Amino acid sequence: TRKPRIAVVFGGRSSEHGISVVTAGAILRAIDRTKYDVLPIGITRDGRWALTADEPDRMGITERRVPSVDQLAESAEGAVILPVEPANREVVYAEPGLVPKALGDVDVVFPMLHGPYGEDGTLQGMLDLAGIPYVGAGVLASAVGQDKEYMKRIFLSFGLPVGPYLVVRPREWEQDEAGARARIAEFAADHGWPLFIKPARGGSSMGITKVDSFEGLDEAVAEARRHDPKFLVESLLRGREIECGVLEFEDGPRASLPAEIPPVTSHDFYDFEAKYIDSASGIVPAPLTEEETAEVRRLAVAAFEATSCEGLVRADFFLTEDGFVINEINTMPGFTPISMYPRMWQESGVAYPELVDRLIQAALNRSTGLR
Ligand code: G1L
Repeated sequence: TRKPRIAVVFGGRSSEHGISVVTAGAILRAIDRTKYDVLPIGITRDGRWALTADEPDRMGITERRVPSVDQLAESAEGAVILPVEPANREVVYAEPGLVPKALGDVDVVFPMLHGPYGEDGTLQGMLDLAGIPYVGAGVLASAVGQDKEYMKRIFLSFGLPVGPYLVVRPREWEQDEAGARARIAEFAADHGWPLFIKPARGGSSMGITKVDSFEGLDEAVAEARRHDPKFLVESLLRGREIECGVLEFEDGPRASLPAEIPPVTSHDFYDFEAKYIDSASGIVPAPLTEEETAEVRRLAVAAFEATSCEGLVRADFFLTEDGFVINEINTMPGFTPISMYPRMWQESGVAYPELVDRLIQAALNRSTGLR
């Protein structure tokens, strides 16, 4: 019997292209080749799909530069750039079956793409249509994980503690800006300044502004709306930042030991390593009481279940005077061996190669049933 073939899909048209390549390299290196075959599929910065060579050693950061699929595809022995432009419907429909042909004898896809068309459920939907199992969240959980409004609505409906927030939808801002401003003013009167103005959809911290008074509001709203016409208003949650990893085992999801992320100094915030490696400063396990640790682990599993996650999720919390508040979940967390999610599992007794194997096994195990 032949080994299951794992396609690792990485790169893509996002600002996280480089970290996706680096992460895919770590995953390729961790996959047990005695159990699985691999097929690395890179997506170039302009959206072309390329079958790249299996060369994890070329996928690391060198001299503070991240590699790109374009470089890998250009020089890799045997690399093929498929004449497919997934964002261009005409080309895809003119060449029916081309993407599935590349994915034809793939048993599981490991999707490593950030943002739109990668972690928002669209790639997951395409794989569902093609009948190809994949690691991680399905269509619904992926989409919920990308929309902070619906994420909070689901948390609230499942009784999870959520901080105060307001949603301003595109039509309201366009047709009744004065009314929207009045709602924001009332929110500020109730919860105080500063406020955070955030795009509702989209992954990283892009487009988020902290505003201290009405003076900064217009620019902050404009900035958020450059990323998404729907935006959220949140109050500052005073407290410690705590994260927890959830991983699907044979018998269901389990929570890792939690981590604490110390407050960042403004200098650190844009630091290259901080942005690309996302970890280092996190403290694992978080110095919490036994009761606090148990509570945050319970909440993390509850968040996984509430949003119908699969495989894994990283749940991010604030520990405030009133207890834990869930901030968000991430269905595709930072995943290099020194990123927070793998570090939390390392401290919980699951090393990186075992983590990768468990994710593949979870995908294979449910590939026969309904997602
Ligand atoms: F497939 C998993 F396990 F669900 C998965 C996929 C992607 C976990 C983590 C990631 N992370 C990334 O792809 C990225 C952080 C490199 C870009 Cl979103």
